[in-house]
Amino acid sequence: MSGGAVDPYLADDSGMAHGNMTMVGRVDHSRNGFDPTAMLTDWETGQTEVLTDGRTLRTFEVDAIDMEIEVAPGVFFPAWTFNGRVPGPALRAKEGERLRIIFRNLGSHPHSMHFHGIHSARMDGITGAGLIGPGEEFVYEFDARPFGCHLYHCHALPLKRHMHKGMYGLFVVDPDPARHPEHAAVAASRVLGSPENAEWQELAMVMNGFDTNFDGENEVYAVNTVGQVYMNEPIRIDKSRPVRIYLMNATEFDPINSFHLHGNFFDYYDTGTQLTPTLRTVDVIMQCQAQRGILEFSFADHEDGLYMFHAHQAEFTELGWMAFFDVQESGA
Ligand SMILES: [Cu+2]
Repeated sequence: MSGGAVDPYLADDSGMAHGNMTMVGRVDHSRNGFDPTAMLTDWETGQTEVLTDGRTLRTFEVDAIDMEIEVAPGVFFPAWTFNGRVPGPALRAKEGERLRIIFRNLGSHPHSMHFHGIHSARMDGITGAGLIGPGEEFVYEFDARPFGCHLYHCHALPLKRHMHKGMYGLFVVDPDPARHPEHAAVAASRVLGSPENAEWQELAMVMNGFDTNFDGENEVYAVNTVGQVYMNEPIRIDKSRPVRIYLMNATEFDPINSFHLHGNFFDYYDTGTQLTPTLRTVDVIMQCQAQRGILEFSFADHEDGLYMFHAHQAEFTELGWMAFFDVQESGA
């Protein structure tokens, strides 16, 4: 039903009012090779081994790959990807671990992985420090710190082009509860796979946009790449369990993106580097490019239903950044 002939922004042949500014049709996730719904909970934890000093070494393997992706029904974009997906894999580690990232450039341009975190200059992912040409390999190594909700992205020039092509991803460092005795319970709840963490519904979200006609402005806006995907496929929420979103803004060309939740308020941990909220009881936050944070909220006392969330810039919502939580009783 999508087809290349249909203008996805204006046309509507589904019987709804013409011109209500919604996209028509569905993106073929299998052709893309990634599914935005699966991406919400798809954390890449790599391979671990114990070093002689007792510390954990966590190893990730990441390849840069050129790939055409469908970002809205019938709208294709020539992306540069990490591991064949946009955003790249959501890397997750624990505070204090040693991290090793084996990066191979299988693409057609020079690329790198520049991590937002604490590391040495020679591991920075810039020219002379891990920026590699096609066919080359580089191994980044550093400690997982500070804990928080971070990101990595390609730092090849022009940066505007390399980031916008899709070369970014979440880099989450879970706090080590032993290092934070004053907030050990909160820290434990953030450690992926812990009993305290199992109660939470954690979601990985990257706000992004795509300039599909290369005029320096975005034609499609989304969370996790595919415009309006969570309108078509609302995110199922068990209302008895709290929700935690790891949110990052990778949008190029627009100075600010934002997140607004309907019918509810949330606590916000700016950059995720604290264990107490930086903002309490808010319903909108904004992020410039590379800003990120953790949102926590609950629908426990709400009626079941579809609760919207979206950027609070009307242009972004109309071009794809609009979504639903489908809140239901557990087991419903
Ligand atoms: Cu690049």
